[in-house]
Amino acid sequence: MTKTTTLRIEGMSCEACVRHVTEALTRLDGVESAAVSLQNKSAQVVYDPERVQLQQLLDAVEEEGYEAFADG
Ligand SMILES: [Cu+2]
Repeated sequence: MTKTTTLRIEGMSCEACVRHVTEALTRLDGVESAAVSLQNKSAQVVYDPERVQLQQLLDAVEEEGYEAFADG
């Protein structure tokens, strides 16, 4: 059973940032897809909550140097 959540991402300024955030999310075990929008400062993530937790999504984005918030 997958879950879809929208994260708010701060600090992205170009398409390379979008790629970094996308890769940080999709390389996590349990993340099915991540649709990152520079314009909306958001990432829509489809994940399996039995394999990866929301906090891990946030941590992965922050490790790349961006800020991530669970409030969409
Ligand atoms: Cu950039």
